[in-house]
Amino acid sequence: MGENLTQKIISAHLLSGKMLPGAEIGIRIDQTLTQDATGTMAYQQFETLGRAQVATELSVSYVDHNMLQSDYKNPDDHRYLQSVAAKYGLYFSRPGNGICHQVHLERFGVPGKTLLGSDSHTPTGGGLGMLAIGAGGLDVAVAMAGSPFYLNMPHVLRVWLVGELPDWVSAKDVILELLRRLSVKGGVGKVIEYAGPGVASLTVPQRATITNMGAELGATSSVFPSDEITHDFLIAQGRGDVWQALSADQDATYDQEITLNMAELEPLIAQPHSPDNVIPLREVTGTQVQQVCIGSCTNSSVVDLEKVAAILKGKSVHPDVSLTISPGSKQVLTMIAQSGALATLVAAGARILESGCGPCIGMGQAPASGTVSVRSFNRNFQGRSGTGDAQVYLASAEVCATAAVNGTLTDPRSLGAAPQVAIPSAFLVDDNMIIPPQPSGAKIEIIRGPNIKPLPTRSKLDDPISGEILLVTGDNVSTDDIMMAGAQVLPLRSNIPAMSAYAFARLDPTLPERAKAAGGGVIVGGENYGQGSSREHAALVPMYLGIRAVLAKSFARIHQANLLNVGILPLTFVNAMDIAQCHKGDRLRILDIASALHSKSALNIVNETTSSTFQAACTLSDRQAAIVLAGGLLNMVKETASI
Ligand code: MIC
Ligand code: SF4
Repeated sequence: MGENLTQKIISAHLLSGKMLPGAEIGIRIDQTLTQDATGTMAYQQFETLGRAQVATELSVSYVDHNMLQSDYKNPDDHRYLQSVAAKYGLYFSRPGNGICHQVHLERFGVPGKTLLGSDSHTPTGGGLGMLAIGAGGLDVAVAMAGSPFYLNMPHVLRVWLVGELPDWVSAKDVILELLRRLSVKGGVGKVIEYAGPGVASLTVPQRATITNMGAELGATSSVFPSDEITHDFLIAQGRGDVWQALSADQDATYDQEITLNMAELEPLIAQPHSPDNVIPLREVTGTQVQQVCIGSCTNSSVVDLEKVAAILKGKSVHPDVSLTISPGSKQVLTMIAQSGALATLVAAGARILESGCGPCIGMGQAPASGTVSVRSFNRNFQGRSGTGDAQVYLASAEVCATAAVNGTLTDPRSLGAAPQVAIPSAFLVDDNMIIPPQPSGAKIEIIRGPNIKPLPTRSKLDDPISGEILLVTGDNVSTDDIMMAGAQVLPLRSNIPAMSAYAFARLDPTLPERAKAAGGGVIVGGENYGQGSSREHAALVPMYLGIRAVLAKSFARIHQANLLNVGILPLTFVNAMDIAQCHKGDRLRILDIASALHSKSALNIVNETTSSTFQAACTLSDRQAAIVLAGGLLNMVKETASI
C-alpha cells in the first residue's frame, strides 16, 4: 500500500517506534529554529547539555519578538543569543531581518526535511513541503544536541482542495473555513495534508498562510506537496538546487478526509475572542473599526503587501482608524520599497513598523479601550493585544485594507475589481543580516546580561501529590492566559522568578501569591488546556510556583509535552463530569503515582475537602514516565547522563 506524504517524511526520519497513529515515535530533526522570546531559555538548556556545537544540518536563531528596547533587558537577550549562535555553530538572524517563519521560508526551508521550532507557527514551513513542527524550547535544545524528537505518530487528515479562489477571496479564507468547520481542537494529534487539483493554483506564500494557521487548529503540523510551484519559488529565492518533488502515493490512505471547494468560498472573518469563531464577513459589514494591523507570520509577504498598497493607492486611512503595517522580512520591506508600494502605504497614512512580530504579540500598538481591531494575524485570544476589552477580529490582508480605508468592516467584493498581483519571478536576495555559523566557537565568550537568571529546577515528583486546587478554568485556556506576553512581561522571558508574578494574570491575578502561600498546588482545566503558543514559560512558571499537577479534560499537544518536561503531572479526567467535583480551595490527594504510571492504569484521586474520589488517566510512554518522575527532562539528563 502506498504512503501519504506525512508517512513518507516520517519514515525517512524514523529513529524509534512504530508508525501506528497515537504510538510514540522518535524522529531525526534536520533543522531547528528558535526565536528570541523562547530562545533565551532554549539556549540556556542547550548549554547545560554540554555539547560543543549543534548537531543538526542547520539551526537558526532569530530575533523577531522582543524588539522593543525600553530598557536593557531585550537588547541584553539579543546579545546573549548572538554570542550563543557564534559559539555553537548556528545562523543568527539579526533584529530587523524579519519574522522567523517568513525568513525561514524564504532563505532556509527545504522540501522533505524535518524542522523543529520553539514557536507554534513553525508549521509555516509545510508550505514548502517540510514536516515542520512546533515544540517547547527544551525539546528544541535536545534536538540541537542531536537526539531524537519524540511525538505521538499523528493521524493524517487529508484536505482535498478543488476549484480556485474567486476574486477578493484569499488563502486566509481557506484556513478560516477549516477553523469554522473543525474548531481550535479539530487538528489535535493530526497532520493536515493538502492535496487535490486546487493545490496547483496556490503559491508558496499562500500555502504557508494555510499551514501557518494549522497551529490554530491544534494540529501537529500541516503540509503541502512539493511541486513545480515550490520549485519556482525556490528558484526565485536563488535556491532552486534544494528542490525535490514530493507528494503522496496515488493509493495512499488517510485517517480522515474532507473536501474543500475553494471556488465556493467567500471572505470570512474570525470574531472575538477565538480564531475558530468564524462567520461570513457579510454578516458583520458596517461594524465600525478603530484599528487595523497588517503583518504577522500569517500575512506579511510581498504579494500581501502589494495588494494592500493597491487597495490604498490614492486613498487615505479613515480618520477614525490607526493602520499599522509590519512587513514580514527585510526582503519584503526592501522589495515593497523598490516597487513604490511602500511610498503608497506611507502616503495613505499607514504607520510602518519594523519587520517583526510587533502588535501580534502585544509588543506595542495595543488598541484603545473597548475598540475594534481588525488584524491579518492568526490569534485573537482575549487580552493578547494588550487591551483586555478590545474586540479583535482576524481576516485577510485585503479585508483589513478595505476596513482601514472605509472605517468599517466592508465586503471587498463591493469595491469592484480585485487587485491582481503576481508572485515575483525573482526575489531580492541579500542575506547581510544573517550571520553564518563560525568555524569554531571554542574561544567565544557567552555574553550574559543581568536579566538572564539561572534555570529553575525541581526535585523528584512527590508521590502521593497532595495540594490545594488553586484554579478551575473553562475550556480552551490558552498559554496566553497562563503566561501572558506583551511589552511588560516579554522582557522577563529569561527571568522566571520575575515573570512568575504575572502567572494566570487574566484569569486570577491572586494566583501567584496564593500558590506561594500554599507551597504550590494543583490546577484544574477544561478541554484543550494550553492551546496556542509553544512557550514553555507556561509550564516553567507554574513549576516555579510549586504546581505539581494539572488535571484537565484534555490538553493541547505542545503544552502537555512542556508540562512533562518540567516535571508537572498532566492528568486527564477519566470521566469529564468529575470536573464538577473540583472546586477552588479543595485539597486533592493523588495516590500511587509511580505504580499507576508504570502499569499504565488510572490514578485514584481523593478530594479530601468533600470526601469524594474519582479517577484520572495519565497514559505515558516509559520514557515520558521516567521524565516526569525524575522531576523533568533536565533532572533526568543529570541523573542518567542521557537524553
Ligand atoms: C505566539 O504567537 O504566541 C508566539 C509568541 O509566537 C509563541 C511563542 C512565544 O510565546 O514565545 C508561539 O506561538 O509559540
Ligand atoms: Fe510572531 Fe505573531 Fe507569528 Fe507568533 S504568531 S511568531 S507573535 S508573528
